[in-house]
Amino acid sequence: SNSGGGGHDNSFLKIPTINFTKLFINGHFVHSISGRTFETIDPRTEEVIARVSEGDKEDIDIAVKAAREAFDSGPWPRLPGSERAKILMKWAELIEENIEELAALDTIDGGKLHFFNKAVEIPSATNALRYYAGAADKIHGDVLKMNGEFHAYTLLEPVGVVGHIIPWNAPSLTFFIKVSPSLAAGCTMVLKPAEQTPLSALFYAHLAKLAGIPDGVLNVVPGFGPTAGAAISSHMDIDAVSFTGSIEVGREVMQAAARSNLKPVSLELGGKSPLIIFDDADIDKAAELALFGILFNKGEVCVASSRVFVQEGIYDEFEKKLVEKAKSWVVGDPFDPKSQQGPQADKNQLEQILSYIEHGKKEGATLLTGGNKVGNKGYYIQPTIFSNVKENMIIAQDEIFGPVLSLMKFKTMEEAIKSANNTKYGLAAGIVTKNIDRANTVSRSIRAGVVWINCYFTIGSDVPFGGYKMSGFGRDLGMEALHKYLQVKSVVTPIHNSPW
Ligand code: TXE
Repeated sequence: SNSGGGGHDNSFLKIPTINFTKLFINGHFVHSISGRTFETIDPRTEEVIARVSEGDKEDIDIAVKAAREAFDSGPWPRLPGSERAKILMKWAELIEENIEELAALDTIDGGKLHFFNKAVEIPSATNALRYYAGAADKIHGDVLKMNGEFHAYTLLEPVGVVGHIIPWNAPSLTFFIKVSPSLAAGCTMVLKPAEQTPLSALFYAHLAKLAGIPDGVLNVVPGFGPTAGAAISSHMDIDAVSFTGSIEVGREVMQAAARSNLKPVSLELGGKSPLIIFDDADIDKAAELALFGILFNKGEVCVASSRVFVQEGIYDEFEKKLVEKAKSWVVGDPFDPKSQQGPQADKNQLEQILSYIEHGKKEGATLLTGGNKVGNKGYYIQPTIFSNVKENMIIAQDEIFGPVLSLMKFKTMEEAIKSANNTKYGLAAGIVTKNIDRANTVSRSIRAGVVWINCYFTIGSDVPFGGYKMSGFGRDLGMEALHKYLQVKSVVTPIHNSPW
């Protein structure tokens, strides 16, 4: 069974130096006005690793003022795109020079595998930064002929001061998928990292200053949702908000935006993503993909393949292989290179996941493996697989955001499509088959923003990412994300015979 690091072994207790714990406003690290701080906890040990300044409404006001000034009269929106690009490229280099420490901060803050942070997440973040740096001098409008008497052109202008509210499950990637396109567009901004994982965001702010991002352009204010977060979504002087988090808070962000200045909002609100495995699949590989799809980053992934549908002809063998593989999956200290799964990000998540597992048992699903905490220290949970799951059970409908998979059987493609779409979410989906007709039909029939065929999780800076249905709206990544942070201005003029 799972080896269960559970904090027993202290040989991996690598706590990096934590240099940045204050608010980053107008180019300086400052205490919050209230002087209050909050604890950030190491999910491996349940111990306090740092106290971070707690931003509130008055700190957000000061940060917005700095961002407004930087937008209205500072150099950033007025620089040629190529100059903004140089600074963003420099920032990416500085991040790479400090990657060891940045990766360690995300590990002690969020329980994420150190190896993965270094090899995948932070490199994906710097890729996004460079992608948008490359776009900064290619932002242009169109020339429109109109009726011949007049013509028009469009100017793409930065939207202004942007508010970003991000979650804790991918602190580095979510930081850069928000900040990079908005900076490339020429916006200025206030970002609130999640209260669980504020440390890497503050380090990134420090490096932004070293790279030459002018004071006031990027402000980072850690704090809680109902205070600092709500101050962003309801602010009269923030021009757009981009949010990644839960449906409940997404609703509040949208309402606050509507009640204040009608700022446009984009929301990425998680999912309950289906992975459909057809009977022509390589069973061994498909089981590995399904397991990785749910256990990667301990299931704290908005696109986790939390509902796996397997065609009846291969179901029994698939189930057997999946359970075998789940039992040998290594849960342990995220600094240990042998670990495949670290602790859940915080105590709330741990408790929420365990309560979903109880629900699953009560609802009559069959617990094939897992279901318990690992060890007595740290927020570790066993890889957990349920079979005999009915589509309307809570465990098949709610986003559990943990290492808990619901396994279901299907007969026909039509039935699989119908079941896959039986969810309020629509973020991602996966298909495993060698049959191209099936793959084409299913990918067009699933209402989700991303469909992976014979792969899973693969993202690219140039590939738009976001949801259908209650998974939200608006896209991160790709050129689509750049346009979230741009306004279109139409300039119209007569060609000749001007009345003046
Ligand atoms: O999310 P919240 P939580 C889902 C996942 C998880 C659940 C709860 O299912 O189990 O949400 O996680 C800020 N106004 N996802 O409670 O609260 C908050 O401080 C403005 C899916 O952590 O939505 C943090 O910065 N902001 C997901 C951010 O919102 C507010 C990623 C997200 O926290 C606020 C995370 C308010 N009133 C959780 N209240 C994904 N889409 O990938 C909180 N916040």
